Amino acid sequence: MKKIALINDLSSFGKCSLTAAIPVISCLGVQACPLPTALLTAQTGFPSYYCDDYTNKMKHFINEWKKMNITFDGIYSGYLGSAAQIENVLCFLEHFKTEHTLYLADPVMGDNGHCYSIFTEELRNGMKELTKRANIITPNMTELCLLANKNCDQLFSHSSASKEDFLKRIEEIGHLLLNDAINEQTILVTGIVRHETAQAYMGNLAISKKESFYHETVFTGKSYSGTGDLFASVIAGSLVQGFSIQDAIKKAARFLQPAIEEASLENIDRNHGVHFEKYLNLLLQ
Ligand code: PXL
Repeated sequence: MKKIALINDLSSFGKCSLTAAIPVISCLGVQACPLPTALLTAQTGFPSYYCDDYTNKMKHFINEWKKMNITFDGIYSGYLGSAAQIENVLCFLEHFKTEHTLYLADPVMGDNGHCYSIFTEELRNGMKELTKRANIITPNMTELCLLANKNCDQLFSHSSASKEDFLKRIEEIGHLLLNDAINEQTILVTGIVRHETAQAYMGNLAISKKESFYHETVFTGKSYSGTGDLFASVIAGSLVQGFSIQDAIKKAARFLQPAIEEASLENIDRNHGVHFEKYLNLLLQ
């Protein structure tokens, strides 16, 4: 059975990070192998939470898994709370990433033009080191701009421009990052919200040196905790299973769209995340 190492935190509430990744990867028929970076009573968007940091325990997973001669088909790193954790991920990659391993780096740093509380310049530089080494990265527009040192207000202000113009601007920033990548890379910009007169759309744009692919669905929801993690998990699992990036994106959108819409109709607080559990069956098709 194919295996993916999931380097992420375990947050009891928020339906993000490992609580999102493990069920999705399992439904896609891939073994989920978690390397927890921290335990949290709830994700950090809640007004109060307790965090037990696992930075110093991450090396035991590397040492023990080495002793077991484990190999991975995929490695997926997500939310990382500090530059020290990023150092540990770099060490993990040195031991476990081969030319046959698909490495997906999700540079979790912010959303909707705002940085998360963990953000520091050191974290940004660390994320740049991880994303350079990845085969696929899944930034949202805010994170894309942070990685490229661009002002994201300018990009967001074009969300009502023509579709072609808006996507071209995102693509240009993507190409700047592709030049820094060590491996052949796809930049998958997630959660692109585009406004037309009477309708909003949510889309994802895959940018590689050869080509770009854009896919969108009607957007009736709002922004929720964990949707980026659910999306990246579908992409990682599907690519490891040999699906094309285009099919992986369509599968992720088909799964997330109803989950977001239902949470929104029920007025669920954004911190609690979406009703993805009810739609996991859509990943089996
Ligand atoms: O979904 C990203 C994420 C993951 N893990 C934790 C978070 C967040 C976003 O805020 O706080 C702990």
